[in-house]
Formats: sequence, C-alpha cells, structure tokens
Amino acid sequence: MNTTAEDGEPTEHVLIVTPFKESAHLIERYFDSVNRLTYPHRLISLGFLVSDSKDGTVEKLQDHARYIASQQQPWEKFHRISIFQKDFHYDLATNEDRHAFNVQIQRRQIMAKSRNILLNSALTEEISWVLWLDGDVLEYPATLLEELIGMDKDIIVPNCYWHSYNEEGGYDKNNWQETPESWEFQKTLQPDDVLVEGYPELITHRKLMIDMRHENGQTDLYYAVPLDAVGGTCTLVRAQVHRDGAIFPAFPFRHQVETEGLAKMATALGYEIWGLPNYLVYHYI
Ligand SMILES: Nc1nc2c(ncn2[C@@H]2O[C@H](COP(=O)(O)OP(=O)(O)O)[C@@H](O)[C@H]2O)c(=O)[nH]1
Ligand SMILES: [Mg+2]
Repeated sequence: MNTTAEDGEPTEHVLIVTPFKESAHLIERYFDSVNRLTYPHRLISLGFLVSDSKDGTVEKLQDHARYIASQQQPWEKFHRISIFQKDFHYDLATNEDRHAFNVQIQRRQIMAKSRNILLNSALTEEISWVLWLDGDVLEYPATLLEELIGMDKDIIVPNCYWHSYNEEGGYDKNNWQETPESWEFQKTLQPDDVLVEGYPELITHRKLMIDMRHENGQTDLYYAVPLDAVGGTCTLVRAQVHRDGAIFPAFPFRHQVETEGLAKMATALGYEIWGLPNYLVYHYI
C-alpha cells in the first residue's frame, strides 16, 4: 500500500475524531497534545461532536479553531477543523456514577449514536485513516500517527493506561480477546443480551489487553496481538472499514454495542483487529 511518497513523506489524510461532553477543562491540554503530533498537519483533519454540555465546551473548541486558523504558522495548521453539536438530553442523576453497571448499556448506546453522527458528518472522501481519540486521552507519543499508520492494520489500538505521580494501571478494558470460556459463556445468553467489561456482577471471561503488557517477557513496543474488540480511547481505523459499513451499533450486535460492536462488525466484514500491549497512551484521571 502506498502510505508514503518516494521520499518517505506521508501522503495519506487522517481524521482525528473526538466526542466531547462537559469537557471545557480538558480542551487546552487536548490541543497541546494534538499540536505536538509530528505527522504533517496539512494531512490531519479534526472532527468534534459536542453533546449535552453547559460548561462552554463548544465555545472553547470554536475559540481554538479560530485561533489556529488565524495565528498558527502554515505548517502548524490542520487541514480542517469541524465542530458538530447534537444533544441527547441525557443527564445522569447526580448520585449516579457513569460507570455504574445499571447505567452502562444506556450510556454506551448514546455514545454509539454520538460516534456515528460524528463519523457521518466528518468522514470526507480524502480521508484514509480515522483515529478515534477520547477527549481525556492527553498523553501519547508525538509520533503516534506515523507509528500506528505504519503498522498498516485494519484496526489497531495502543494500550490505554492511567497514571498518577507514582502509580499506573490499565484504563481501557474494552480492548480484548475472546477465550474458549467467553465463547462458552455466550452460548448461555439471549440474542439481545449485551456484555460490558469490568463489572464483578458480570464475568465475561475475556482476556483484556491491559493485562497483556510485557506478557511472556515481551517488551517490544510494536509487539502486536490479535484482538476481538476495541474501546474508543485511542483507536486507529482504516477508513475503508467504516466506508464498508462498520459503524458503532446502538443495538446488540453479537452481544456488543458501541466500540466493541464496531469491532464485531469489522470482523464480520472480514477485517482484522490488532492491539499493541506495550505501546502506551494515558487517560487523564
Ligand atoms: N458527544 C458526546 N460525547 C460524550 C458523551 N459522553 C461522553 N462523551 C465523551 O466521549 C469520550 C468518552 O467518554 P468518557 O466519559 O470519558 O468515557 P470513559 O473514559 O470510558 O468513562 C470523552 O471524550 C467524553 O467527553 C455524549 O453523550 N456525547
Ligand atoms: Mg474517558
């Protein structure tokens, strides 16, 4: 595949897509990180969908887009910045944790719709790769795009961790492999049952990529493992996979919704999914 010109310079357009909700406090750092990317900015477009935000998220995004258009040097400028808005009027009661098991499926269905709206609005014809990057994933190598695109996979995910000043741990539990036990377990489900990871009340028997770091003495940064599902914290998708119809189901597809559902759809279309257990990006905590 022709991903670079003869002089090694990249030639392919990348769309970085980020859904945002009540995230005004993250936008400064989000742009600091994106601005540091070494992939040519003229080949990068940014797309945002803002929902249900009363904290000035949209206005801050618009300010940044305007600033970039007027102040940045030509080589710093992105190809395009698009900001879309769609409210779902979905507010968790203040005493409800967004990770509580009973609100998970509903929340994931709204996330799925958000991602689909964003994709449909922002995927223009010049785009070869789509990077799903959550607004709270703020630390990653400046060379992220060259490195992930260079792997030339249909879908590829780094390992998303969190860290404090002296500790770190796995964050994105949605990058996983099926196991013989997980397939067995799924035979006991009703067709419309939806699975999610990380809840003691629901043991799914998947093997999570957060637990595969340095597995079997492997320390190579580019050590790749096949996966059966992905999260959306930082996920590179070949645009053709989306164009062929792999979207984020807001309905149960093979017992999954949203990003894991996307992975199941991509697999059904014959595409391959890979993860990089030793290549870390960090979620803000
Ligand atoms: N557009 C939109 N973005 C959302 C919504 N809920 C969360 N987000 C954003 O989607 C990303 C993932 O959500 P987050 O709550 O961080 O998920 P978690 O880290 O898996 O708990 C973040 O960038 C959020 O700001 C929503 O309903 N609509
Ligand atoms: Mg998050």
